[in-house]
Amino acid sequence: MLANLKPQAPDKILALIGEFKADTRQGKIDLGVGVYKDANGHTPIMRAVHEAEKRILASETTKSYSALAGEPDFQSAMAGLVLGAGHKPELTAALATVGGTGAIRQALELARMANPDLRVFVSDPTWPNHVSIMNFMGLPVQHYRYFDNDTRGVDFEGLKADISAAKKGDVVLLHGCCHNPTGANLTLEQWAEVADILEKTGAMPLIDLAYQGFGDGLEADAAGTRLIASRIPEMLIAASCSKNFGIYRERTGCLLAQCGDATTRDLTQGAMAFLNRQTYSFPPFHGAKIVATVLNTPELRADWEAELEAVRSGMLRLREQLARELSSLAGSDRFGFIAEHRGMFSRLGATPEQVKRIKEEFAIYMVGDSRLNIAGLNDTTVPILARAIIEAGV
Ligand code: PLP
Ligand code: TYF
Repeated sequence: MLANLKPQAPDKILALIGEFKADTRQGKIDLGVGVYKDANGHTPIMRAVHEAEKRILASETTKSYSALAGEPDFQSAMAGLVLGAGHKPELTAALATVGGTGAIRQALELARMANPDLRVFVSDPTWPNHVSIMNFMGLPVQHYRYFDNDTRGVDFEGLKADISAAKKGDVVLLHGCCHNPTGANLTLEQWAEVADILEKTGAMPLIDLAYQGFGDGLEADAAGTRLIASRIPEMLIAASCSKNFGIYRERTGCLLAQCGDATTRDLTQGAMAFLNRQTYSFPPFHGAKIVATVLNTPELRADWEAELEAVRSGMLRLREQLARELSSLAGSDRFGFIAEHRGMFSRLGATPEQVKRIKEEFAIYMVGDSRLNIAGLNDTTVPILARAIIEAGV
């Protein structure tokens, strides 16, 4: 029977990791997979995370099963982190999931349980796993325009026109901040216009929030999500703790559902717990406990926020350095968009041939769509990348 299986195309981002490892050239630079790295190319364990783990280890007395939807301390800490002071606990259902990816999957399953004819609107481009998960689930996918190849900013007129075609019973997937793969994001005024359209169409927003704290700060990065939450009664949020807590392999995420009334909230909470049970039963515990401990312990939270802020400002400084370097080499401002983008990524707008040339001639690895991970750079490699970009004719 298993011989009937078809070969699956590899994940292009993950395949780059292997290709980079196999490259024996000195001075090779990895700007591929979206993992934060310090100036030495190391992905550190955050101080507060380490301290929380020590405390958990010292105090925990059992490894028995926990709760199907996750522990209440994790759920409420995550709802607070994402939704802030406007959070309405009596209307919000929460589910601990296997990473942000698990939250996205459960969100789509939940929406389809509520509407078997569900269609999902996604940005063009988006994180490739969004589309592959939807295809695998057999969900119809509608792409909305997002990236303007000329300005390397958001094609907002295109976005508005395309999401206006969504209807009640559809889901519109939006990146809460730090758009992956482009780095181009909506302004708060644009979020308000998106809310107008969602209000008019009745489509339900699903916000993928995988990089809160990596763009303009913890609060600013949640501002679009919170604006939508204040305007649209029903919404889903898939939050990942992988990047902002640096706990990628612990697989920690949270699905939040804001509901129109308390009865619907209870119904939704029950359906979400059911979905965990059907998929993997209890969600992972350890990462969620780390997150809850950090967020609920004032001194750990303050230290986490400080370290996250250093990570964020370090990436922003590298962006600005790269934009400056390119502007002096190009003798123009055409790479100014790199300093405007936010988060780990920027889409350069290079052709696949140029990306290939940069890899083959300069041993610099970025994703084929010319997405580069800013955190893969340091002060020494920024000028090397800038020269390669210019020499490749981008
Ligand atoms: N959404 C986006 C846009 C991402 O880039 C990622 C990154 O990995 C995720 C969701 C899921 O993250 P994870 O499942 O590792 O928490
Ligand atoms: O886009 C990225 O690079 C991150 C990490 O299958 C990632 O989101 C990439 C591919 C994948 C899972 C995570």
